[in-house]
Amino acid sequence: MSELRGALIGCGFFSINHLHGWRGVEGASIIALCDRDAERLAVAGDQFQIARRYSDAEEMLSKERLDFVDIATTVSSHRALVEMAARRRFPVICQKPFASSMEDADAMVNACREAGVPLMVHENFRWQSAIQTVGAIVEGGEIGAPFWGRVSFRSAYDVFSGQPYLATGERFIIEDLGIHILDIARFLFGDVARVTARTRRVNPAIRGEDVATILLDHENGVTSIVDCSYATRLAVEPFPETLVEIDGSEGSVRLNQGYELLVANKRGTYRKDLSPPLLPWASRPWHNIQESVQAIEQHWVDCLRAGREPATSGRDNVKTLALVEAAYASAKTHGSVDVGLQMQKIA
Ligand code: NAD
Ligand code: 89Y
Repeated sequence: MSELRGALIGCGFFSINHLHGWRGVEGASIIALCDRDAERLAVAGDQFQIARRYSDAEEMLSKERLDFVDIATTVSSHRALVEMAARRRFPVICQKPFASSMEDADAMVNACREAGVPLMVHENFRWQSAIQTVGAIVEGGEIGAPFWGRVSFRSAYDVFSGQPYLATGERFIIEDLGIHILDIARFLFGDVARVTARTRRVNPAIRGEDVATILLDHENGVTSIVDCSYATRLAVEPFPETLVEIDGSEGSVRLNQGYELLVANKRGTYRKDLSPPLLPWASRPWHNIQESVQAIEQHWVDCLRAGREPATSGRDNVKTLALVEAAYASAKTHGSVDVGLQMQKIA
């Protein structure tokens, strides 16, 4: 089978992980690059030896023969670029956060549906191997029916030097990082009916909130807590590990710092090291995110070839985005928010 031909739009900080990931994926490669910034375009093009380079996305999409487009720009450009790809009937991957409003997300989902092309949001955290293992344990019934969970990300890692835009937006941790943690909660416990959230800004040098505590009432009766902080200095810095606690009717699972898995049930207890592989191109501590980038890209190729909807399709990701919107609404009003009301905005 011939390799799928992809084009990448956005050659900034995170795109280097996309490009390394694509090299490790079977069945696809990136044959053209686009960035409005000439220097970034040149750096990425030279590093990955991709000669076909464009400063204008429309020009690239009109000239190149492509099987898909991978968008690794920040959120403000997502809608225009996804709609541009849909107009040309190119299957499209879009980085998170997919959109800054439910209306924009809905417009992109509809544009791709009407064009008959697949759309996947690059929501990679659930693709981390440790998170996939926890999901498989729950799915396999090892702890019975989950009734309570906690998905936690607490750190003081300086994310602002690599991604300066994170310090200047009105919204920060829920939209940037909490979105992944909320998506993991959906992956492990199912869709959510109500959200109650509290936020704080501790770091005076940034504009948005850097601490969020979110209570989720899942549709199936599970209660979970999603908590995130970039203001938490710990003895051993855990960035970028997501920690998980799940209690079920027949046992419990813990994913502790250092990728330690602990499972307890009536048969006994076991412990496993779930340290992610250090891919040849990866660098600590980002390696668990980096392996998940390659994993989600492989998933995209497999789905595209099989005609299957990706796990984090645009349609699916709208439900994660609704949790982000609900969390901000709850933090603002100090009330609890019906997720259905967020979804009604696009019904
Ligand atoms: P960045 O600002 O470093 O890079 C974005 C690049 O896109 C810039 O070089 C910019 O010139 C280019 N660009 C923007 N609009 C364009 C357009 N219309 N046409 C061509 N080029 C355009 O941003 P980044 O830190 O690389 O982040 C990109 C996205 O990746 C963000 O949405 C961020 O949230 C996300 N991200 C995801 C993860 C993850 O684990 N999934 C981790 C970090 C960042
Ligand atoms: O942008 C964020 C993401 O998606 O993962 C970690 C991050 O880079 C900083 O919070």
